[in-house]
Amino acid sequence: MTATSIKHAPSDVEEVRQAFYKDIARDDLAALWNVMGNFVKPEPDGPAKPALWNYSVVREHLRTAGELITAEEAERRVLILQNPGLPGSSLITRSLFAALQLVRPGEIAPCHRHSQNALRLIIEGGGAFTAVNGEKVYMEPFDLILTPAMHWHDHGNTTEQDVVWLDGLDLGIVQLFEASFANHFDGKVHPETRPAGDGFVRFGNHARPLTGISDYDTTRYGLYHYPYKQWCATLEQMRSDAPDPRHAHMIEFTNPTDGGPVLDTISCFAQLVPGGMSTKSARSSDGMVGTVVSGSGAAIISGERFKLTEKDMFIVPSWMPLELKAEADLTIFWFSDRAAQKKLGLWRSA
Ligand code: GTQ
Ligand code: FE2
Repeated sequence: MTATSIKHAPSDVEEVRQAFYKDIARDDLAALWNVMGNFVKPEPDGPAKPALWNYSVVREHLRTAGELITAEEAERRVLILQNPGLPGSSLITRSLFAALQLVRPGEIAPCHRHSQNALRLIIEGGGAFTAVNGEKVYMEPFDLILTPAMHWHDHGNTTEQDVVWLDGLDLGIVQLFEASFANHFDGKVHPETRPAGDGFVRFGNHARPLTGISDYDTTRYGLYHYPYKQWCATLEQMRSDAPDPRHAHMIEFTNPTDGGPVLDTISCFAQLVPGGMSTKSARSSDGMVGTVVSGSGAAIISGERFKLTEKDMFIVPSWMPLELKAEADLTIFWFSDRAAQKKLGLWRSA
């Protein structure tokens, strides 16, 4: 017989309950009524905090890292933007990772592949490349480059200047599911399989090939490169529209094989807020990582004001209201786990 079956005076109840919790813990049990609120919440209120990383501050630390370790030695020379509300997690939200990677002239970051989906937004430098399954994608500032799950990738910089980009990965999602697999390529770089830019020509021209190279998974991926020159032109064209009060002018990057999000777990967006405009408060259940591509202004996240200058990166956690104030025309690149949330029927906005 356990202690709980004995009758007690009401004053003893709390003591008996505590004894009960200790008792059941020894048998790997826990009482739901003590923890239900940790999970079943009326609305999101996670530990991630709003935060901003000023680019010139991060750039200075990245420069130091560039002197301390080579890209090859580090495998990836990357400084993580760790959410101040998630210490020790290496994450910017519970689901996503964001970081800045530096590749110096002459360096390579060796070839590997993994279950995690990745995107890069080029921040500084041009003419370096990421090879995706052996196809080089040459980068210019603010190009978006994808390395979907299990695609081989290596990076190289044969230019005279440093290249820096923002990495976005679904590390938290893959960790949650304990579904991580990875391999190193046998050899530092993948042999060239296709000419540079091949996928952009085949998949980036409003058509997708139905015949041809068999190692293309033509039903899933093929376009790894979304040049700034193109997406910027789309937003410029939209400038003549009446701006949406909450989102001003906004686009979602799409996978040309199905019109869906660019990666299975991650959605990417770009936004133009004309100078002088203040957006009305908006929120969504996907925590969003923003990068200021150009312009200046402020982001008000749950009432907290963050000054925005070029190349700054910031996080708007799940369900926190966001208002943007554009001083000069403000262009922002965003990524979030919306793709995953929509597939799971979780995504909401207001
Ligand atoms: O460049 O392959 O920031 O695998 C984290 C993991 C970059 C990469 C990161 C990675 C990479
Ligand atoms: Fe990688």
